[in-house]
Formats: sequence, structure tokens, C-alpha cells
Amino acid sequence: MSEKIERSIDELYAQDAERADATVFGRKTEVGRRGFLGGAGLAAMGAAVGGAIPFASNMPGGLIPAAMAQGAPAAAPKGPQYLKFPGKDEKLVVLGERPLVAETPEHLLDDDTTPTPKFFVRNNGLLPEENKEPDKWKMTIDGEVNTKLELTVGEMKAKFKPVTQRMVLECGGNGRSFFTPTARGNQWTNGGAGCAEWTGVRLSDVLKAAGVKSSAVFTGHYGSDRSLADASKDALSRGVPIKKAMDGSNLIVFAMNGQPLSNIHGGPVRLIIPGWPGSVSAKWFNRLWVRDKYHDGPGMGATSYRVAIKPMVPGGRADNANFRDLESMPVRSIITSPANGTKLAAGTKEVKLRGAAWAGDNTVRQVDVSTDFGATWTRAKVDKPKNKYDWQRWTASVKLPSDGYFEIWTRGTNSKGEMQPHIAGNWNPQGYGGNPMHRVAVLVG
Ligand SMILES: Nc1nc2c(c(=O)[nH]1)N[C@H]1C(S)=C(S)[C@@H](COP(=O)(O)O)O[C@H]1N2
Ligand SMILES: [Mo]
Repeated sequence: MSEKIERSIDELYAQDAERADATVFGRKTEVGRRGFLGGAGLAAMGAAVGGAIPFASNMPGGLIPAAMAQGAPAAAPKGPQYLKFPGKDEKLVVLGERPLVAETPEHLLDDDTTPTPKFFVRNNGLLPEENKEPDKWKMTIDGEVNTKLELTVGEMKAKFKPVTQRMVLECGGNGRSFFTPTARGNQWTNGGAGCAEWTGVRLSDVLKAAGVKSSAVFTGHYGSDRSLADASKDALSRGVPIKKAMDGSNLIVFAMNGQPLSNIHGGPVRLIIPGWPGSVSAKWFNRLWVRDKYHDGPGMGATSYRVAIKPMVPGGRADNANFRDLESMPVRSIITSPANGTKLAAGTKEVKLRGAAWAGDNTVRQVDVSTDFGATWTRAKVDKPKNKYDWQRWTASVKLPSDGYFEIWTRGTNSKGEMQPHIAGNWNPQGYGGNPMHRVAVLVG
């Protein structure tokens, strides 16, 4: 194979962003300086994105244009694979087949409440067989409790008051694809999240009925799904400190968006422990073990669902002592309309934006949007959450000065004043906590 292949600028960006950057912007001549985006580079970039770039002079060196940065090239070299599963939207993107994992492209998160067909899917093991008698499903609450509880879903519904809350469920690895170098695991963009109406009984009511002893420290959550490698083992079993477990927002859920919880989302019953990595929200829930120490089920410890306490060398060797559990999820704002790559009629001067923002245990204080690569920002109108752990929908309207290629950027700030960074920071081997600003490309004319 001696054929010489000319790589287009977009292929080059996907494969070797540094060289593409040098090609477009010119080599760095002095420390901290780079060439202008001008002449041949500007023409090449314009051709690649399909139009002139009015704000090209603001474009940061090294930035892969949003028009080319979609998906995760490392994970999907042949482009996205779409999910085919009964009851699920055919535009969900498959990130893994075994176990089955699929994400929701940001523009499919445009509904105030995420419809079940559009809701992302994350399994760690084998999907259990569908249960035909939900009310007979058995659950055990044991360990550091005064009375061990063994109850069926039917008994649970009769004994405890059901409540409905709209709450975000987000995978701990959401945003993982934005890490450089590539972090190990499913290459989520921002679509490992959704916000559904969950109906269930409060976990705290059930724990109070069992009577939590003062020796209780942590919980261990169990589901019926089996490990892919060894069917005698649990696929996943994570837990939370007892204080978090007693939070009144946690539910043992039997209905999602008003319908019985489907098998793929963990039916007949699952936990929803909002604000924290989705992995603590056990599907096919059948046991909660109240423990007198930190839980040690599969998915706990080492670098799983854990972030570095002190910054580590990206791609470097991990020392397990340098990690702590990821607890509250970071702030994230996404643009749900327009979709990335939207083409607008020539002469379009204004674009209406819609999006969603959420921030783990916190609320979202502010969302800003930019059309000029972050040189100037406009504040979005952010709605209040319906209840605690609901996401916050936002709207904004932005003006565009001319035809051409634009990127719309959004950044959220949480109630503690923490804002989304430009790039995924605090690199860790399994890529948790990646929440860089979301960007979509639009082409006018
Ligand atoms: N029993 C069990 N519960 C589980 C999982 C699993 O593999 N097995 N995956 C977890 C992870 S990592 C996430 S992000 C959420 C995903 O829920 P969903 O598939 O309903 O979107 O379920 C969590 N609960
Ligand atoms: Mo997850």
C-alpha cells in the first residue's frame, strides 16, 4: 500500500488535531503565540465547515470546530450506530452492544420531560428476563436495621405513599468523550442523561420502617442482573453514605412517565438516587444492605466512579490512594435546539435557542450563550426546577451579524458559583466529571 492519501482538514482534525491546528493556524513561533487564522488556513477551515467564519479571529488555537467534533471518533470510526430495541427511539446512538449502552443526542433532549423512548440506556451486565408479575417482585432491606424487611412491590405500594417527581438521571461517565487522552469506558458525549417523571415510594420511608441503627454507615444496592463474565456474580452493586440514602428525594420507582417501569430501565422496580452518578440507582432492585462500613460491591473502589483528589498526569499511572468517590454530578448545560449542524436560510439574523441545565445536588444559577467563540456572552432565561433534582429548561435568542459558519456555545454555573470549563479537566483514567461547555455548529446561507 504505497498510495498517498491526502487527508482533508476535517479528517486531519479527527485524527491529529495538533497537526490540523498547525496547518490552519500556522506553527507557534514563540511561547504562547500562534499564527493568525488567515490566508490558506482560513480558506481550508471555511471549506471544511461549509462557509465563511465571521468570528474566525476569535477562534482559539487547537479548537476542533463543532461541525467536525461530533461523536467520538475513537469509539465510532464508521460513524454512529443507531439503536434498534422495542420501545426505544431509533435515533439513540449505541455506545456498546455487550452490555447494551446507548445515548441520547443532545437535540433529542428537547422535551421538558424526556419521553421514555428517548431515555438513554446503560447496562453493566446481562439484561434480565422481563418480569410478568411486578407486584410479586420481592425486595429485602437488611443489615444495620432493627427489623429486616422482606416485602413485595404490591405490599410496598399498599404500605407507603407513592410520590411523583421529575428528576435527572445521569451516568457518572457522561461527558467522558471530551477527555484527552481518551479515558476508558463508554464514550458519552452529553447524552448519558435524561429527566423523567418517576413514581415510587420514598426510600427514606422504607428505611425508617426498618429502623436504621446508629451503626449504619453506607448502603449496598443490588439488582438481579448478572455479570457478563461470570453469571454467579452481580453485574454492579454500588451504594451511598447513609446520610445520602436518607434524602427524601430518593425513590423506589415502579413507574416512569406514568407507565409501569419497563425492563430495560430496571422494571419492575429500581432506585432513583438523584444528583449522583446513575450507577447508584440500581435497576431490577431486590436488596438494600445497610452496612457498618464503606460498601465493596462491583463498581466500588479503585478508580471506578472515582475522581482524582490531586491532579494527575493525563494518561499517567493512577495511584488508587489519590481517588475519592464521585458524589454530586457537576454542572452541565446543553443546547437542545437547534441541533448541531443545522443549516439556516441565507439572511437569517436571529436564532432562538432552547436547552437544559442541571447540576447534581445543586441548582443552576445561570446559563450563558455565545456565538463568537466565547468573546461575548448573553444570559439565557433559566426556568425554575419543578421539584428538587429536576433539570432547568432555558431559552435565549441570539443575533448573527451575517451569513456564514457559527458556533453556539453554552455554559452553566451552579448555585455554588462553579462554571463549566472550556475543556474537560481533572483527567482520571475512567473519565468522570467531564463537563466542558457544549457547542453546536450552525451554517447560515
Ligand atoms: N442493576 C443494575 N442497575 C444499574 C445498572 C446496571 O448495570 N445494573 N447501571 C447503572 C448505571 S451505570 C446507570 S447510568 C443507570 C442507567 O439507567 P437507565 O439504563 O435506565 O438509563 O442505571 C444504573 N443502575
Ligand atoms: Mo452510569
